[in-house]
Amino acid sequence: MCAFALKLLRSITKCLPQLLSGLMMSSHLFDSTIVALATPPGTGAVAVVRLSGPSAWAIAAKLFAPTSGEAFSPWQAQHGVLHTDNTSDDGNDALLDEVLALSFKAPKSFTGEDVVEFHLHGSPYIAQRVLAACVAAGATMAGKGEFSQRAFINGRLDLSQAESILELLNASGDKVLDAATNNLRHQTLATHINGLCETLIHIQSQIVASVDFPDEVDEPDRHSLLKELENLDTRLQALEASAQASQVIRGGIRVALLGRPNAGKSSLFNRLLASERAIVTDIAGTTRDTVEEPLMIEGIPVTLVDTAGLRHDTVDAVESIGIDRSWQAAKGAYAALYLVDSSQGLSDDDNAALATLAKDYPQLPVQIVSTHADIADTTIPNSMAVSSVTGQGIADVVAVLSQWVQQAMATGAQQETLQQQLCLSQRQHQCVIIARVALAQTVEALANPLSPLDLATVPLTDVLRQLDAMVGRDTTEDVLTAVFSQFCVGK
Ligand SMILES: Nc1nc2c(ncn2[C@@H]2O[C@H](COP(=O)(O)OP(=O)(O)OP(=O)(O)O)[C@@H](O)[C@H]2O)c(=O)[nH]1
Ligand SMILES: [Mg+2]
Repeated sequence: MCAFALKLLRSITKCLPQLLSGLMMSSHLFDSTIVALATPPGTGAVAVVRLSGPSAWAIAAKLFAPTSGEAFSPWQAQHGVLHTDNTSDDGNDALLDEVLALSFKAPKSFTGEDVVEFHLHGSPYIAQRVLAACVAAGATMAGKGEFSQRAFINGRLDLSQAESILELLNASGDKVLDAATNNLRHQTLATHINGLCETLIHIQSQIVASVDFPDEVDEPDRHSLLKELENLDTRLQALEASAQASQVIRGGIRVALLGRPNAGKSSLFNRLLASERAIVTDIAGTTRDTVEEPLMIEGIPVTLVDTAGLRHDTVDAVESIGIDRSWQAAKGAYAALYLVDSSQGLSDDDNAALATLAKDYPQLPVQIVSTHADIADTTIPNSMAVSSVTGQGIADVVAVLSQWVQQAMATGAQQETLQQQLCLSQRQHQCVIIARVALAQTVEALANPLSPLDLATVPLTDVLRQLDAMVGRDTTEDVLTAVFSQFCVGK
């Protein structure tokens, strides 16, 4: 019994640093009070200066005089004036602006600290002076992302929510906006990861308990552990697929418009975008450089790339460079539309270009489009008839683009719900990849009956660490709790 207690103590001390850092994280508050402009720089209707930290109110009280004459108080929007801090300098308290002050009391604020926001008139000059006054009154200028970082450290956001804020700020389409908002409001990713971690902790605790306390706990059945790990890998695989879909949600896909000169590429490009973005003339070789523009399809940006017409017989050096770029565009695209002027029919150049596409880019989906449908009476085989003049067939082209978007995202049919909810950053994608490698190593260690059970705990801890890193937390103490929960009451 005494040896057992000693072992238990040793196990606890092993995990003590993590436990302590966990505790410190949860109760830690920063000493400094930070300030920054919370709105974009430049002129606007309103500029917001945000103060956060233990002295936020004290600093605000030095600078702000409410119109009502009442004291500066929390949980209110107060109208008043801002002036420089007259308590600290020569009594020269210059008027800065007429403002609205919003105050929040810790921990119920974005950062979890005391926060004051001044809503000023949106002049960069006024904002600059207010920031300087805040610094003179004791605040320090905030670093990049420091407000979100404090929110994270004070437990107001998990890391995936902090990353969702970044997504929101950079959002380029409705889909990414939906996913980021969803994660921010409902912690969808964290909830999903928590489920995976619970399973991992359960497996880990069975192994750790039987290795550390062989007299008390039986060795778990390797077969059932392997089954659980297999199941876990399927779930990680789904997460990886969802990360791939996230990349499409975030960055969209590129579609190149290829074809011979005068095929009607720029006309279709303009028609799809509903703008005269590219130059259209009846001179063969009008487009010299690639021109690209995003088109929103079901909330996902599809970047259309208009290219220089492909032909062999050009002697023009500039056009020739343009043609090289057209092939580069094909290389960088997810898919291509190959346009043929159906009033002219399919030429040898078209056949050669289509053969090159099939040979050099076998993965590239290519849809042939018969343009000039309004004046032609034949259609090229396996193509869709389109007229950029009348709009005939444009909806069919959009349907194909939409199909490609779905295809790029559909890395597994069962992933649909996951894709709608989760939006993984590249960092999180990397974590999933590394976690899967570590999981494979765990399986390898367990599958070998000659290898000792505790060999599996090292890679298994790595899997857990990667998943924790995705949401930015440390669950070593959770393993400990799960280990102890396996003992009967009173031990
Ligand atoms: N009637 C008709 N004319 C079209 C259609 N599409 C394009 N055109 C005309 O065909 C000519 C060439 O069109 P562009 O869109 O410039 O062709 P392109 O493929 O971009 O040509 P390059 O830039 O030279 O490679 C222009 O005079 C267009 O007005 C169409 O669907 N119907
Ligand atoms: Mg063109």
